[in-house]
Amino acid sequence: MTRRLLILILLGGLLWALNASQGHARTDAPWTLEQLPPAIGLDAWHQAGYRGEGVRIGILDIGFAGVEALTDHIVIADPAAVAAEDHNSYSHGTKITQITHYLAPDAEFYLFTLNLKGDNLWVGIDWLLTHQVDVALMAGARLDVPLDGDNYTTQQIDRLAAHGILVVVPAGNHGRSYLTGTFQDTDGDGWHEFSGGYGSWGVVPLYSSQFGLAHLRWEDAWQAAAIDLDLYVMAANAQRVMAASTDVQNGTMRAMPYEDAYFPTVAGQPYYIAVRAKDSHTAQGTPFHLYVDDAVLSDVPVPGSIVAPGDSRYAITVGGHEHDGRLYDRSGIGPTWDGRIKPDLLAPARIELPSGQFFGTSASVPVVAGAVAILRQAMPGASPDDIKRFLFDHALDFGEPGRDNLSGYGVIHLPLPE
Ligand SMILES: [Ca+2]
Ligand SMILES: [Ca+2]
Ligand SMILES: [Ca+2]
Repeated sequence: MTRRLLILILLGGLLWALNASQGHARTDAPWTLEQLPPAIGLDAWHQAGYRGEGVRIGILDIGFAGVEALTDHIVIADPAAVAAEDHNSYSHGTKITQITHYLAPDAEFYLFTLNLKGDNLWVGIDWLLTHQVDVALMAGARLDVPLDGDNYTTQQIDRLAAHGILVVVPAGNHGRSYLTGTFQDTDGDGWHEFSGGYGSWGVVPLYSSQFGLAHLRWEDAWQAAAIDLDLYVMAANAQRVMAASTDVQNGTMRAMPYEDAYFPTVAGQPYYIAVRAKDSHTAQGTPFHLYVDDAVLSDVPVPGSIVAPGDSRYAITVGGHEHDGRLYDRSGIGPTWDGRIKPDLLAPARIELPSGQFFGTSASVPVVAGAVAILRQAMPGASPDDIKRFLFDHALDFGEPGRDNLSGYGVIHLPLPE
């Protein structure tokens, strides 16, 4: 079996979490597209003639429905290499392109449609390399592990940086949807006891989304896990199983220390997450990580809640902030598992588009990518590291003085062009 095929098999079940939600009633004020350039200091660069001409921007996303209407300067990946039905089924990537295009209107766009599992990510990376893009962005994120820069997703993204491409990725929206624990079963019934001694952890849906997605990952060999934990989602006071993910982990090559479960949710009704070990003796003391999309497991963002590829050593990782200056309350925060400060920058996380409000760190990524494209045009001799340094040096400090794990260097802001 080729290494590549093996990796595809290993990736089965790891789905993209889109870092934007739409249609929920929120009171936070959005930025309009017109407000974005002055908000980040980009208007002066536009006026100086820097509008992205000659810059190629690559975008990896799950769907670009209707994107052709935005500009003539678009190249869409060969349908043979992507799932055409995905391209037209989702508009997440269209919104990403729209924001980036507004900030770098004369740039050329190279769009690649990822399938939901992301197992064509490496194809998309190859495609962007073939087309020699200058800037690349991906607003999707996922719980790939280990989150120390060495997981598969992040390594793929880092292939772009290795070719001199400036890459912008999200901190993700799992800041408050994350829980760490250590497996503990003192009564021997196989069920982990969460704090308070309960066998489950009650969570209430944050939004009335139709489906929830829970991910469980524990610390064991990634390709040969021997500790066998299972993930359960329960309804009605933890009495009825709504969904379960019970793959066998027995130390063989395809055993990943990972389970995920989809489940339907009802607005306002609580559901419960439970963790069980097939053999609780061997599982005792195993550290685990639990993410539940769209749910709140913590009142504040939890350290270490940035998912892949936000843990990259080379990409610019972007968290979100609100109009009133607060951190977007679901923005993932650092450090990475190996202790590096992330994210690198904050950018507006709530943008009013003609199609509706678009928010989350998915909205923040194209804001930074648009600015990066302008800098690539304006500073043709600058290396990727030079441009990153320029962005970081001029960011507006946020929160505690200096670089920090909520905001990195701070809020993106460009000085006047020379
Ligand atoms: Ca127990
Ligand atoms: Ca299992
Ligand atoms: Ca700071």
